[in-house]
Amino acid sequence: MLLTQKTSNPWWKDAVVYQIYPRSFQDSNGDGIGDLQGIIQRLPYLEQLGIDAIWLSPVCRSPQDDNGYDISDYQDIDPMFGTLDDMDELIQKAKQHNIQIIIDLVLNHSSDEHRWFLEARKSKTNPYHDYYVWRDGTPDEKPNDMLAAFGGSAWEWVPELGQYYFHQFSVKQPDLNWENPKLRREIYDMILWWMNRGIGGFRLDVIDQIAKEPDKKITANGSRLHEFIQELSKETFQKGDLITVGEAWGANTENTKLYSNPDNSEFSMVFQFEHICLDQQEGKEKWDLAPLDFVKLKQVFAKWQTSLYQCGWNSLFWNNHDLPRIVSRWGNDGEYREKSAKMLATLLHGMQGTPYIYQGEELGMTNVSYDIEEYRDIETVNLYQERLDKGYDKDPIMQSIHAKSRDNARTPMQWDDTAYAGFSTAKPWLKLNPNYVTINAKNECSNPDSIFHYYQKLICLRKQYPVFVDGKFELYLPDDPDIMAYTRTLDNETLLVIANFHDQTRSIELPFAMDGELLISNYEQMTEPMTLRPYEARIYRIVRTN
Ligand code: TEU
Ligand code: CA
Repeated sequence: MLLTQKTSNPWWKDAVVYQIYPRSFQDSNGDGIGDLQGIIQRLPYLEQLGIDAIWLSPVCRSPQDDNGYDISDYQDIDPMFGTLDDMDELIQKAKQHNIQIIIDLVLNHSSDEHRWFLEARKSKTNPYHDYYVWRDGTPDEKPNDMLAAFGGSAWEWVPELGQYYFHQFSVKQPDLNWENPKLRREIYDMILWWMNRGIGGFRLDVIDQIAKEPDKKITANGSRLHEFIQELSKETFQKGDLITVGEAWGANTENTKLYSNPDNSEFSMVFQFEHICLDQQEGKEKWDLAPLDFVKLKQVFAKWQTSLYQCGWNSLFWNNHDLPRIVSRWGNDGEYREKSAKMLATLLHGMQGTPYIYQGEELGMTNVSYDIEEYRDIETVNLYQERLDKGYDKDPIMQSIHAKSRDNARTPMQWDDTAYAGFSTAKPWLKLNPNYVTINAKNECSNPDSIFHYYQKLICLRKQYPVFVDGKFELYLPDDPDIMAYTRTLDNETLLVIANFHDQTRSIELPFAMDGELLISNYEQMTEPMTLRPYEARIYRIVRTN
C-alpha cells in the first residue's frame, strides 16, 4: 500500500461512517449472535443509506469478557463472528458497495488470555513480562488505591510472582506497557498486516490512556502520549491512505489540535466526549443522574467547531455502543420520536467534521427499560452489584441503568416485525427492544418520509455542497433555551441550520432574513417562516450573487 497523492481534502472529510456492533447487527447462522456473514448480507442496505465506511467494533479472537474489547489474538477472527476468510470477503464485498472497513484496535490492554499475557505471568524474567505493567507488593498492600472502570481495584495480585498487574478496565483486560519498544514494534507489525488485507482505517480504543503512569495515578494524557502516537502513526498509518479515529475521553480542544493535526502526524480525528459528559459533575459517576443543560450543549459544540477550524478536524456523533440512544436522551422517544430524531440528525450533520451513525440511529431506535436479569454488559452487571453492596435501593439503581446502561445501544438491530425482528432465527443474546414491531428497517425503508430517508438525504447533501465540509461555523442565539441556530459559510455560500430542541412552538429572531433554498426540513409545509414547531429543524442554503 503506497501513499497516494494528497489532494486538498483527504477522502474522509466528506465521508460518513456507520458503526456496527457486530454481535447485534445481523445473525446469519441462527445462534442468536450477529456475525460477519450477516454484515455481508446487509451491505446493500448500507449502500442505500449512502455511507462510505463501516467502523466494526472488535471481531478479533476474544474471551468476550467485555464483548470483544478484550482481545486474545489480534490476527484472527473470533469463531463467534466467523473466520479470516469471512473478514477478507467482507473487506472485498464492501468495496464493491463503495464502503471501506474500519476496524477497532484495542491497544491499551489485551485479554488476560492473550499469548503475551500467558507468557508474561510465567516469571519476571520471561521475555513478555515487560509487555504489561507490574508492581511489587504484598497480598494486602496494593501499589495504590486506583480503581478500575468496571469496579474494584485497578491492581490484581498474582501470588506466583509476588506482583500486581495494572488494569484500567476489567481484571481480564491487563494494561499493555507502551514504554516497552518491543511491544510497540509488535503492535505496528500487526497493524501493517491488517493494512495489507485492505482495511480502510482504524478506530483506536481509549488511545489517550496508553501512556499511563500509574505511580503518579495518571491514566489519560500521560507525558509520552503524543510521542507514542506519532511513532505509531509514522510506522503504520502514514504508509496508507486511511481514516484513523482515536477514542479520547481526555481530549480537549488544545490536545485535539495535535491529535488531528492536518499534517497527518497523529490521527485523522478523535472522538471527544465533552458534549456527552455535560451532566457529569466533579466527583460524581456517570450513574449519578443530573439534568441536561441545552445552553451548555450549544456552547460546547460552538467551542469545538471554532477551535479546530482549519487546524484540526472534528468527529460528529451522538451515539456509540457505550452510550444511551440519542432520541431517548436529548430527543423525545414518545410522541415526537420521529421529529426529534430528525432534528438531532440535522444539527449534527450540519456541523463541520466527519459524522458517525451508530446502527439503528437511522431508525430512531430507543433505550430499553429491562429488569436487571436481562442485562449482559459487564459494566452494568458490576455496577448493579456494587451499588447494592453500598446500600443503594434497587429503584434508583435501575433508574440509572435505564438511562445510561451500555446495553441501551446494544439491543439487536430491528430489521422487521417478524419473530426476533429479522435479526436472527433464534433467541438473541440480548433481549430485543419490544418496540421492534413498529420501529424497524422494513417500515423505515418503505416510508419516503422516514428517519432513514432523512439520514440518506443528509448524507447526499454533504456530498453535493462543499460548504458542508469546509464552511466556517458561527453560532447564533447562544443563550436561547430552546433554539439552536448556526451558519456555515464558504465563499459566497451560507448554510443556515436552525432547530427547536423542545416540544413547544417557538418564534425566533435572527439578525438576518431567513431565506434561500430550503435544503431539508423535518416538517411538511412551512408555516410562519420565523416560527418553529416542536422539534422542527431546517437547513437553508443562501447564495450571495454580488
Ligand atoms: O470505552 C472507554 C470508556 O472509558 C467508556 O466508554 C466505558 O465504556 C464506560 O462506559 C465508562 O463508563 C472503550 C470501549 O468503547 C468500551 O466498549 C470498552 O469497554 C472500553 O473501552 C474498554 O476497552
Ligand atoms: Ca451468528
